[in-house]
Amino acid sequence: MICPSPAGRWRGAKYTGRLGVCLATSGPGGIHLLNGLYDAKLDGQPVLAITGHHYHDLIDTFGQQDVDLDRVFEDVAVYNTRVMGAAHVENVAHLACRAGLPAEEELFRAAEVLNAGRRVVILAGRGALHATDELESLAETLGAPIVKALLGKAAVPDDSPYTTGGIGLLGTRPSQEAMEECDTLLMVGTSFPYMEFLPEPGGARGVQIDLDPLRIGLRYPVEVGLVGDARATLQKLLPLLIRNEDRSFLEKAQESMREWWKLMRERASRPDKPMKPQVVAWELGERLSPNAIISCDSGTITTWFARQIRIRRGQMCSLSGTLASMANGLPYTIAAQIAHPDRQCVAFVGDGGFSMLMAELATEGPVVVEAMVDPFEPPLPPKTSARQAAKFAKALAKGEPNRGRIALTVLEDKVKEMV
Ligand SMILES: Cc1cc2nc3c(=O)[nH]c(=O)nc-3n(C[C@H](O)[C@H](O)[C@H](O)COP(=O)(O)OP(=O)(O)OC[C@H]3O[C@@H](n4cnc5c(N)ncnc54)[C@H](O)[C@@H]3O)c2cc1C
Ligand SMILES: Cc1ncc(C[n+]2csc(CCOP(=O)(O)OP(=O)(O)O)c2C)c(N)n1
Repeated sequence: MICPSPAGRWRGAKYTGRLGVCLATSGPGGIHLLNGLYDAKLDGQPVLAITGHHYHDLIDTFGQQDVDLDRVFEDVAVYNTRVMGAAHVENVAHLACRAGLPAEEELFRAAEVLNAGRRVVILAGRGALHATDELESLAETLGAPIVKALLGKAAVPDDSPYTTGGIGLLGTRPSQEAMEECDTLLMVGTSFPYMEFLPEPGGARGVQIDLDPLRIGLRYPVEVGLVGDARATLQKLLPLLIRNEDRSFLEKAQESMREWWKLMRERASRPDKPMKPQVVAWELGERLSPNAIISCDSGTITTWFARQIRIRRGQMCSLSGTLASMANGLPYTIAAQIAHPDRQCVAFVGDGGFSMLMAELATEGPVVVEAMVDPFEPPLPPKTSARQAAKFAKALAKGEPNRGRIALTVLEDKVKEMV
């Protein structure tokens, strides 16, 4: 059976930009691939999965490990077939690996909208990871801050003067404010899912660049959709743009970002015992090699990864973004190390996600650093509204067994920040 997903994971598609390939035996071995393949599909990575099958004359005779994997893989695969003999392999392998590339259009209309904007925000995602220089030129020309969706964390480094970092619950206050105040939104290679963090529909003019025409206007209504590769499209768009001489929007974002990093540094340098998880993330970030590859798991750990690890130019990072599966961090790291044997590869994972696939450690000579952190430190949004605070209090009161400790921790944190 051959089944690629349009989207990748198990063997490094995310860190190589090439087709990932995985191999499993029949029955339970094949079923085991499913979580990884759904992760790949949902994060838009190409994977070719090859599984085995039972002896053909024993299929459907109640034999051992006889599972109809064609049917099991039907939903996750964009192309799915049972290989019936050696000669069949060449044809179906070609079909399985083929992908289309639409041409971009309407560049002039996009430039018109962007040139008219006074407060433009760029939202960059995974599809713009290879367009760092172009994004920075764009930000410089338009005087526009770059907000990053989490899978696009490495699209521009966190020390770039143009970025306000992440967005969403795990994002930053300056990103949220930029979204609230912008008059034009340019989305580049992102399907960032939490629409409530974007401007109200109609509140800003929209332009989007995406490889997949189905993604245009999906999260925010846009006047112009440019279907094409982010980097190639930006290279064509940049010469059509006029420098925005009003720098105040970008400068305000830069000032807010200085305040934000002060707050992050403060949260990450508290001497509290038990140690705050932010301390671990910050200290790790400071010590990573310049070309490290860092893979994060799903859980509260994701918050500290998103906020406190400052990604640098040359580093790569990823997580199970859209499936948000636990236990991806360690296998991602193993895949990264296989794909890039000379680079430092780090898994930033919670004890739950780690223990799910802990046996994988036997694969590569890695080092485990265990950090015992404050279990009552809740991940909080970058700006807490009165409604969110009331709902948080209500959820705690409803039966959270550690509500007293959690409430006290939040209070202590706030007091320390004020002092
Ligand atoms: C516990 C947890 C919490 C999370 N919280 C947050 C959060 O607060 N904030 C946040 O941002 N995310 C968060 N995420 C991740 C979130 O669910 C999404 O996966 C993420 O925001 C999507 O990032 P993206 O838009 O870059 O990627 P995608 O959704 O994968 O979108 C990428 C887009 O780029 C397009 N594309 C691909 N290649 C190209 C190319 N070459 N050129 C042009 N376009 C291309 C694709 O067609 C697609 O539309 C969280 C995840 C977890 C596990
Ligand atoms: C495969 C899978 N199982 C369960 C979940 C639901 N889930 C999300 S985070 C989480 C707990 C994560 O705990 P841990 O790995 O210790 O990390 P922490 O939250 O403590 O940082 C659970 C059960 C999931 N996302 N994926």
